[in-house]
Amino acid sequence: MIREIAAARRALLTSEFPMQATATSIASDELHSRFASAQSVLVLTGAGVSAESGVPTFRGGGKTAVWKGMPFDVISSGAMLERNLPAVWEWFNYRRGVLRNLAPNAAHDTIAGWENRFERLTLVTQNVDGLHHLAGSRNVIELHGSVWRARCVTCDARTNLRESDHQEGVPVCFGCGDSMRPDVVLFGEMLPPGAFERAAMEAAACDLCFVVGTSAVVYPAASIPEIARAAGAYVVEVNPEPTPLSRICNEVLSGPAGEILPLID
Ligand code: BV8
Ligand code: ZN
Repeated sequence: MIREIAAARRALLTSEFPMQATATSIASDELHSRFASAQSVLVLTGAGVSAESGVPTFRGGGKTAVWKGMPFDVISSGAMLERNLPAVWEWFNYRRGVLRNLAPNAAHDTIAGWENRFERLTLVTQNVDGLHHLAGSRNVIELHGSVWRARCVTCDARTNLRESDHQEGVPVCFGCGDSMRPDVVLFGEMLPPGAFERAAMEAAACDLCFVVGTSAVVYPAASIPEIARAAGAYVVEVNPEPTPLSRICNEVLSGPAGEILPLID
């Protein structure tokens, strides 16, 4: 019965628009068959995949997250780090405090489960919250780093902040004694060496690409689904809102990722 309703809905949509399905319908027959036959899947996630875990998004509802009067892309910028490292640490120490009590949601769990379902699944995340790892995802490319790591500004040594009890101020490098910085890619900074290149290579080789919970405004991350589409992959967006990427997607599943992803089979 659900398939007949979904087919009737599809008949109403003209072909030049990506297929729309709501959270109540299941994926289209096309997605169902591609999901069954895919050998290589790429998932790109953004802050929306963590929304149902209680992690505030950056741009949801048309507003920009603000910290002490500064838009987040100002406090989270390379320029601010150069100017005022303690202020940047205050922002990241606060965020780790919030994240420490939050858990992965059904979207993270479903994506982690897909690793055992497909021959190859690459998860490319823009998120720095570490929730995909907590959910059990292993093949993860963290394009923007992680709030749970600090990196020495001098000797590049790294430390795991999930295991340390660092709460306040600027951590000091255990190796050389200099200051450490969040091991996170700030605005205006280069991505970790090789991260984007690896993600782009996987995007060019995948059969099926999911774009989950991103406003698709930050580059170069937002170009990953474009690479997948250009290489012939079937691209599916999962988001309650349309984004600049919606029009290049083959299918748009409109709704919260925690409800939609577990429904895809
Ligand atoms: C770079 C870590 C090369 C920090 C982040 C001037 C100088 C230099 C560069 C630039 C410049 N002008 C523009 C640029 C490029 C810039 C950029 O793209 N800017 C944009 C804003 C225009 N990019 C860079 O700077 C990148 N580096 O280009 O290097 C270079 C270097 C020097 C000089 C020239 C070039 C580095 C970008 C990385 C920045 N760091 N994060 C931190 O977290 O504090 S990016 C930040 O935005 C987060 O990581 C976040 O993940 C990312 C993207 O946001 P989204 O994840 O999409 O989140 P958002 O809130 O926007 O959207 C949430 C979505 O979820 C919404 O669509 C909503 O509808 C949906 N949603 C809500 N609930 C749900 C849901 N979906 C599903 N289910 C739900 N329940
Ligand atoms: Zn050091």
